Amino acid sequence: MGLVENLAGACDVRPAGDHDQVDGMTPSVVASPASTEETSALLRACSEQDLAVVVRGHGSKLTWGRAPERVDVVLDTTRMAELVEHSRGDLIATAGAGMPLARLQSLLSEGGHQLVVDDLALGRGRDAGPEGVGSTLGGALATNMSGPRRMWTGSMRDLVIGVRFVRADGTIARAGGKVVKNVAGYDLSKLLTGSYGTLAVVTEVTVRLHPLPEASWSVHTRVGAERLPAVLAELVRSQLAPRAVEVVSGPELGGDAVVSALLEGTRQGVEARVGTLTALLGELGGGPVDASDNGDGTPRTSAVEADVSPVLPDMGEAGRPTLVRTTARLSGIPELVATATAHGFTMSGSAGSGVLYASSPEGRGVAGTVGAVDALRATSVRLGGSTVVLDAVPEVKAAVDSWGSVPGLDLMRRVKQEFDPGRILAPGRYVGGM
Ligand SMILES: Cc1cc2nc3c(=O)[nH]c(=O)nc-3n(C[C@H](O)[C@H](O)[C@@H](O)COP(=O)(O)OP(=O)(O)OC[C@H]3O[C@@H](n4cnc5c(N)ncnc54)[C@H](O)[C@@H]3O)c2cc1C
Repeated sequence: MGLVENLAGACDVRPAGDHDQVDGMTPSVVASPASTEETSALLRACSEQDLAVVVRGHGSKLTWGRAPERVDVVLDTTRMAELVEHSRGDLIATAGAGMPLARLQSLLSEGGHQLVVDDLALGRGRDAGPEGVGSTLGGALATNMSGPRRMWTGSMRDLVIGVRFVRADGTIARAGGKVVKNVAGYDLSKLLTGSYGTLAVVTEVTVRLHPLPEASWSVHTRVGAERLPAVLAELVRSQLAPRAVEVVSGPELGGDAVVSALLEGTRQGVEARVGTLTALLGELGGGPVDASDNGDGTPRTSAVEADVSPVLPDMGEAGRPTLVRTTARLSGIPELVATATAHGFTMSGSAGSGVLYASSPEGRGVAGTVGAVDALRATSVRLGGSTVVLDAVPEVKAAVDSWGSVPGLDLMRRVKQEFDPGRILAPGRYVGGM
């Protein structure tokens, strides 16, 4: 009996094709459970037969982390895409893990709410169409995605309140609560956030929401390297309370950086603050300052406008760059930016939370890329942060230390052993070969 027939009792299963590859490996089948219960039946069968399972939403970040050692089954979450609950009074929502973030935002906006997660993978992913590309809710959770507005609300880990998930052996469990004030001792929702699908399959996510602002404006200016420290320091501590302070730099900008701030709130208040900030940036940066009304769409960031975002480029044309997440304490950001651009990286990220993304073009040569990553890592570690290689072509992945030095590895190994003793969930993708 083939694997399709073997697993067909659990859920919808079809043979896999080349376009279902995970980092160069072709699985045998793609299984698409439509519910937590079907996910449970599938995982029980996979566990009993020692079949390796890789979870996939829209696949926009499927190659992040190390390549798994083996993959038999791709577990596609996109049939679990319903909005289960939008509790307007409590400012929370529960949705299936396969819900596209873009669709979730549009549903939430009908109630005047938003999930404050910037979809860094917008425009990437498997299916074309306005709602089919970009992250799913589960994918954003699994990678703890965060963008410019991390400065305001934190990352996905700070916004998740509860999850429903299925363990590798098929056991269904729930963690966290549905109300913000619910306090759990050991928060499994936060543990699963950022675990890259290696601990359990999350099927439903409850998140904390924020009201949509009445007005949203972005203010941008181009700043020379020598003025960047003063501009960022002033912006981050500003009484104007920006919700994001973003910095973008790269070879295209010839050593300069584009700095942008996001101001949101009541229309009258925001317009006054835009005026003050425009004047302030003009004095500090010395160049022209642009202010634009974001309307009621997703806030435009300088990265999008300058078209140099490391995370956003069309992968078809740009190839598969080496994508790195690098962090530093806030005062170290100008030096981190200078080091990255000196080593040929294009970078953008939140100068207000210290988390930036950098990319090095494909075709640069493995040795040069590895040297650049090592230099960036040394600087970020000295500045109180870390550098992780999220994505790269297989030859670069084989040559770099993706995760860097990770404290608490023994504890993480014990957690993996507890959740997935048979190592069937994306084995090898995570730190320390977990
Ligand atoms: C100045 C500064 C300000 C920050 N502000 C915020 C903030 O406001 N809100 C916020 O949520 N975070 C903030 N961070 C980021 C965070 O504290 C860590 O520095 C970040 O590197 C971990 O990333 P992550 O939480 O996005 O996890 P992910 O990138 O999703 O990492 C996945 C998992 O991998 C592990 N991991 C990956 N790489 C490493 C590594 N090199 N070392 C140890 N473990 C690793 C982690 O356990 C994590 O669970 C800030 C960091 C800095 C330096």
